[in-house]
Amino acid sequence: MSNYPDAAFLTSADSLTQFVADAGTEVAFAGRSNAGKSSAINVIVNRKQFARVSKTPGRTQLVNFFRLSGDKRLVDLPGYGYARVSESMRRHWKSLMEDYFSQRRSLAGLFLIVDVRRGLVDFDLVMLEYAEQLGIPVHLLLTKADKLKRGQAARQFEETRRALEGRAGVQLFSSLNRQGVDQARGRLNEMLGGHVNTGDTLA
Ligand SMILES: Nc1nc2c(ncn2[C@@H]2O[C@H](COP(=O)(O)OP(=O)(O)O)[C@@H](O)[C@H]2O)c(=O)[nH]1
Ligand SMILES: [Mg+2]
Repeated sequence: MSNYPDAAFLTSADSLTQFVADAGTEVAFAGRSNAGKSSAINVIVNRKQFARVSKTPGRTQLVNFFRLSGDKRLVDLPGYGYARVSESMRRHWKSLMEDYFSQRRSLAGLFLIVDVRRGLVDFDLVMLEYAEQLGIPVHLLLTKADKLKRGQAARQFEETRRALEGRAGVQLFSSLNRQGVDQARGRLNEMLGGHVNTGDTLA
């Protein structure tokens, strides 16, 4: 059973003109390529293959829009930091992100997906800055927590929390063993205004 029974893919956009109408409320997911963004979206929405899980990072440079419920959306932003993309793809990514963050009035919050073993990268800080300029909250998922021993993961969490200096919420997360999924859903629903139909009240 999906956590959002009405969830559906809406569209993929590679330019501003293809974005879905800027009405309602949406939360964007951003992160370095291969950080586990698609996997996190799939477990949070509780749908296998909702956002594609890729073994070839850096290929898709599209903004993917999904309806969660009514006019509440999840937006899968193109991954960044993949070494082998061309300079023209990098420029395209940058202008797409600038278009997105400067135009979207329905953007209510940002989920930042970070591999717990790697920690924050430069582009994560760029995303944090975009969000700060817009005054929207950021929640950071330290993914692949299952790859570290409990103590190591706890240390990484503490280190990241300190580095963020209160600029974003942060939690450990694993798509593999579902650690932290409820917490992530709670934060997502808060950002969306707390009125998302999660199906919980349905018989
Ligand atoms: N062990 C483990 N592997 C993960 C986790 N999340 C993602 N992966 C793997 O990491 C790779 C990249 O995941 P993907 O979701 O496509 O990353 P994206 O590029 O950020 O969308 C895939 O091989 C996933 O199976 C996790 O929580 N634990
Ligand atoms: Mg992906």
